[in-house]
Order: sequence, then C-alpha cells, then structure tokens
Amino acid sequence: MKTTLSLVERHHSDINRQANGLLRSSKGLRYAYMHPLKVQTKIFICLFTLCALLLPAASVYAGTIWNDDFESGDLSGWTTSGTAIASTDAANADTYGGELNGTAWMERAVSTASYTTIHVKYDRKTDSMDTGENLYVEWFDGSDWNNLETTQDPNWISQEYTCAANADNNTNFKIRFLTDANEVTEYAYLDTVVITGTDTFPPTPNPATLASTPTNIFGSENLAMSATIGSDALSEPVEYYFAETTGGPGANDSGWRTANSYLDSGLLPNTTYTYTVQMRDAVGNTGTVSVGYSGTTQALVPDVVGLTQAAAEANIVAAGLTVGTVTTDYSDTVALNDVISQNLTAGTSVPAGTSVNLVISLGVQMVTVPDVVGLTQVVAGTTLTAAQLSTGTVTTAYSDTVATGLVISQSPIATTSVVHDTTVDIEVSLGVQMV
Ligand SMILES: [Ca+2]
Ligand SMILES: [Ca+2]
Ligand SMILES: [Ca+2]
Ligand SMILES: [Ca+2]
Repeated sequence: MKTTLSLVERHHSDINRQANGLLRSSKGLRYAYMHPLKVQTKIFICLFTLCALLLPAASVYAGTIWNDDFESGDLSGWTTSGTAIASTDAANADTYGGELNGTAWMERAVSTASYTTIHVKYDRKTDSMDTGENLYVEWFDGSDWNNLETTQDPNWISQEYTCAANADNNTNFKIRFLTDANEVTEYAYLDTVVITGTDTFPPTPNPATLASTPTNIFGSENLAMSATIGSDALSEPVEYYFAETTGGPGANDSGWRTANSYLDSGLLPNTTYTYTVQMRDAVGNTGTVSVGYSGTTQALVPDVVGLTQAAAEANIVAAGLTVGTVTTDYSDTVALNDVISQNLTAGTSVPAGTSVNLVISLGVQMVTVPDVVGLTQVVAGTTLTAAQLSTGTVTTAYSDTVATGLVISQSPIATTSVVHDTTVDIEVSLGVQMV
C-alpha cells in the first residue's frame, strides 16, 4: 500500500521545513495521536504552533545529545539484527543513510542523563512494502519500548517527536528502527537521526550548602562565607546567591555571582546574622535555598581608661565582652576608682565573651613618715628611701644630747601621712658646741 499525503498535509510539511528547525513539528503530533486526520484539527494545531512561536523563548538549554547522519558509511555504535547497513541508497540529502532490508532492526543506546524534554528527530521513508508491513520507530524507557511512529510512507519526511517524561534523565534510553517486511526487496531508509534535550536541572548539590559558615574576618564589621562548589552537568558556570535573612543592620545580599564566596561588610560588632545560599546554572535553572547559617561578628574592645570602674564594666558588657581580673594600683594622675589601664587595646576586635582585665586607681599613694631621729644621716636616708620617701634639706646644729652625726630632728615628723616621694628634711648633730 502506498500512502500519499493530502494537499493540506504537504502544505503543512512545507511550512515546517521553511521554519528551518525552529518549529516543533506538528506532523509528529498528528501521526502520534491523530488518525485519521481532520483538516480542522490540523489548522488548529498549525495556529497553536504559530502562537507558540510568538511567545518569548524559555531560558532553557536545548542541546543535541546525540546524532548520526550515517556519513561514516557504517552503523558503528548501533546494535543491529537482519540486514541493517549504511548505504548510499538510503541517503536523503547527503551520501549515506541507514537501511533496513526485509525484517531487520537497528537500535542505539543514548543516555539522556541530565536532560529533559527528549526530542527524537529523523528523516525516513519506506520502499516497496506491502499492506501490513511497516517501519516502526520506538524508544526504550528502561523497561518498555514506546512507539513513535508506524509507517510505510514512501516519501522522505522529517519527523520529530517529544518523548514522554520517562525518557528524561534516563541512562537506559534507546532509539530503535524496526521493519517487519518479508522480502529483501522491501526497505526502510533513515537519515539524520538527532536526539535533543533540555536542561531543566539546577546545579548540585541541591539545596546548596555552605562549605564555610559566616565567620568574622578583618575586624568586627565583616562576615565571610563560602558555598560548597556546585556543578552542573550541562550548563556551567554555576552562580551563587547569598542572602541575609534577618535584615540585620548593614547586611546585604550578594546578588548572583560566579564566585562561590561572599564577604558582607559594614556589619555591627557582636551581632548575629543569618545567611542562605542558592545556586543556578547558566540557563537559569535555580535550585532550592539552603538552610540558614548564622555567624556573629566579633566584639569591638571599648576604650574604658579614665572611666569609673562601674562605667567601664558596663561598657565592656555592652560590647559583648566580660570583665576579667580587676586589680588596683596607685596613680598620681587617675582619680580614685577610675580605670588606669585595660589589657586589651581599644578598637581591636576579639571574639565575643573575651574578658578584659582592668587596673583601678587607688588614688595617689600615701606613706607614713618613719622615725629617723637618732639615726646616722646615712641610715636615715636609706630608711626614708625604704619608706618611698627621700631625704630633703639637711641642716646641722650643735646638740648637748645627740651625738655627732646623728639626726636631731626631722620634718615632717614621724607617723605623718604624706604623698609618696615627699622629701623629709633632717637636722644632723654637730655634737656639743665647744667654746
Ligand atoms: Ca546521511
Ligand atoms: Ca512484503
Ligand atoms: Ca542544569
Ligand atoms: Ca553589608
């Protein structure tokens, strides 16, 4: 039996050819799902297809997974049965095509891993088949063969079909051409077999994860983080989007970026921020947002020198730090109970909770003047030095009671409380005045 395309069918076929591959063939749909053909239905499909052409293109990647135009002159890579060869008789537009002679088949495994929306396109015709004998075009989903077309059409037609979803991302996918003609003078011819697919998968891992959680670096205003590097089977490069979810002061989202790391700056010290990361591939397949990862900026050491102890401790706690060891010392310049010094330098960044040691002023050191009367001048001097005092003006006088060289008197007198390093004047005896 010979099948002849109607005038309408030829017209649509021409439209499809002129669309030069951009048009997803409506003929495939007709042959797959509609028989016998209805002119009204075909017009509807044609209008539908033209409308689809006017819609913005989806930002997905349609790439060739595999193709064979048989120009190698053999069927390498194919599994065959019966008389299946590459021959010049079977070519459509160029030199070689695939030929099935009598009862035969040729099948080809083509992994569709990472692809969806699997299209199968091929040129075919039959020659001299009898009624009930056909070329069958089928695809394998891993467990069953699925028919795309059963035909004995003697005209070269370029067919295109979209496989069902179980063809997607399928490492067991196969395409098969099979004939059940009973004589060696009966043929099917094939050329330009092309399998394409679309990338609809986001990068992996999905959801994205952080490889290093937000960590304070370079002072107390910055948190740095990095995402686990993503990969995408078909559409690199992977891009990353870091988002801060608490709306914390100074926090910013990263925007989409090819770098897998992010540094958010301008943050407050000792403040917790939470970030998520998300990945997308080069054609806009966007993955799931990660869980939130929190990080806390470091605390900024306040300057508390000169403050009262109470105010200093309040400031330290407010900065996210703790008060460490508090010791005391005398100071000639810092008032009693005010901070003389702190062990951490003001303005530096340290982990929250770090302790700050303080030295609190006892005020000016007072000492008690020792009794040096009756001592030699030398011993009086060392005694005063030991008492954090020094010898002041030394005068001499005759004395009937104090031996020569010993201190007669001192000023200030013993037991007086004075500021440290005060000078003590002494009067040294010259002995009894001789006349
Ligand atoms: Ca060819
Ligand atoms: Ca036959
Ligand atoms: Ca992808
Ligand atoms: Ca910021």
